[in-house]
Amino acid sequence: MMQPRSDARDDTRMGSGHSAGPPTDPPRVVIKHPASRQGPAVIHTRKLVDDPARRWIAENLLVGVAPESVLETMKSAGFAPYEAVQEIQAALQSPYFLASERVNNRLRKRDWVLAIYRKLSRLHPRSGEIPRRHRLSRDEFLSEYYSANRPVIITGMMEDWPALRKWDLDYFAARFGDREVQVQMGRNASPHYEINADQFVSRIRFGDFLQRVRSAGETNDFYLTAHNDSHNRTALAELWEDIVQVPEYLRPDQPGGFFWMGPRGTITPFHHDLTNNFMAQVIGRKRLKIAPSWDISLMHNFHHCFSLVDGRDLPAAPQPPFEQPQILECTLHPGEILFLPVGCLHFVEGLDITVTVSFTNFVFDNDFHSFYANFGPV
Ligand SMILES: O=C(O)CCC(=O)C(=O)O
Repeated sequence: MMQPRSDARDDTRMGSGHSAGPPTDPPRVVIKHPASRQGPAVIHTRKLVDDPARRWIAENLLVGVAPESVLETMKSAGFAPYEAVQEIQAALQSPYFLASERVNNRLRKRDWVLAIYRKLSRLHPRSGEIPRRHRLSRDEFLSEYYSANRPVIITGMMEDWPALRKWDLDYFAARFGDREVQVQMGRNASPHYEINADQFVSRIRFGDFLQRVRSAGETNDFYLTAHNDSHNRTALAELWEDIVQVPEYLRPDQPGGFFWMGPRGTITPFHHDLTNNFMAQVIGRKRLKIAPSWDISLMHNFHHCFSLVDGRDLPAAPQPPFEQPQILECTLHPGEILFLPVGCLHFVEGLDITVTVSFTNFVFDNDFHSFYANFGPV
């Protein structure tokens, strides 16, 4: 189930028919002034229309909520009907609002283009699947997945990885137990542990971390993630000798990779990356839910790359109605590589104790972040 948004926006609306008139012809307000009250004066405590309320009015009108509905909501929230009508009228006639409406028209036009891609992509006979392809060639990977912004699981490409044979908790403890690593810790304290990842950074002996992983059972409270990479790359440097920069897809001249390790039950909430990404699974299984990038306006993306949709409650939806996001689901096993296309929203759940290595150093152009700008509220 999708969580409700904390504000009144409804980005999921398509073709709402909300149209701006020319600048000299502001939209007419069709709401009626409430009849003046008869009888003895009654003193009511009424909310004053302040700037946050004005912003709320403007945002709702801009996303196509009818002025009458805005009025009804304001009345139920305790605003005086007469003042609410005045404010809605003032908003609709304001030159600032008319300019915002023009910019909003451009946004809606772009939403329409994304909706075209959504519709066309769902015509693809296998659009509801994440295929498994054995030893996919570089050319096929580029033409069918990378350039098409479609996920795929690649099998048979990690067979020469020493990590697949060597890595387990005992090996890590014996080899690196005394190293100090950086991890995310105390994540259960906040639902926003990913948005505020900086607040959950801790240092711990790797041996103690491994002991916690062994004994914790199922928990999302701690996780060693890519966020901890700059410290752990040096702390666990020798680990990188056990992985192969798969030459079919990755640049050997710019070796890369991020190490992830956690107990059963880790959850990375729905978000999109700013790059194309490989997740190479070494230990344990991970379950993923993935929404295509062109469904972003259906995924309640409220801040930077993050979504309000709670992936735990969201069933897979390979063939949803047009106005709902397509949710593809897969389970990634050791020895498999998942291609996560840039902009696709994904939710990741550790089904076992897991170790994953992720990569962004593709042989193809992977610069999508240098022209990204929305790091705050969306
Ligand atoms: O494995 C995980 O928990 C999250 C991986 C992920 O979301 C990413 O690499 O972008």
